[in-house]
Amino acid sequence: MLKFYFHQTPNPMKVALFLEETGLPYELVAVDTLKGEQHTPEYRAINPNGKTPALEDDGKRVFDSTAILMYLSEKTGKLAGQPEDRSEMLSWLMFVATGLGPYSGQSVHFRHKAPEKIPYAINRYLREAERHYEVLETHLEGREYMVGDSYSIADISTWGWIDKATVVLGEGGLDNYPNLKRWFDSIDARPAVQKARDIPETIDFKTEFDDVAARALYPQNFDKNS
Ligand SMILES: N[C@@H](CCC(=O)N[C@@H](CS)C(=O)NCC(=O)O)C(=O)O
Repeated sequence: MLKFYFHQTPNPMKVALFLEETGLPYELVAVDTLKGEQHTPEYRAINPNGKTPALEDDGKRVFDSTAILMYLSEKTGKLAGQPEDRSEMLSWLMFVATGLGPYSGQSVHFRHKAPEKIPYAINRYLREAERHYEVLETHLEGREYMVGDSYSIADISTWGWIDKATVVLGEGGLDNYPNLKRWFDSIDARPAVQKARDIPETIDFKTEFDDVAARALYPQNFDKNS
């Protein structure tokens, strides 16, 4: 059976949504990143990058949410999009993996988490996140789905981050992005989304952002030997 290494954060949530959409049986393994469980040698053997999500399938490991979505859609033939849309599929998956995701993550970090408020960094990452939202807004004009005419892993991947719009951009969230909002609302209404959102409810993840959590998530702020 698939083993799915999970935390309640955007990249693992994409994989949770794929699994709930397809009904593939899986065993959930919680990785409490605020406790530093992503850094254990056992977990690094599955994901050498020390992040969530990761997957084990019959002795094989797959790490990185985009790799996992591609792996599972190729393995099952589900939510893979049409062969003639492959170029679009790859392009949008990489747009999320290398652009929307990282810039959104850094925007959240500098707005909400960084120990110092650095206006240059806050502005840089917010504006880049907004620029990616604008690209999506234009792309989704008159479109129901990210790629082609069907729901696919491109929608799942994009949903994972757009779900955090208010944390990334501020209270207004998707107010300035009507096409993106229409698309998001239609994806977010899918029954599998609620099932994916229910997964963390069954797990007692650490929520306290104390010294242990800060060292686990932002080790660069601490002396390597302290
Ligand atoms: N490119 C990776 C990024 C994974 C990632 O950044 N995961 C976050 C949760 S969304 C994480 O595990 N953070 C814990 C940490 O940074 O120690 C992917 O798409 O899976």
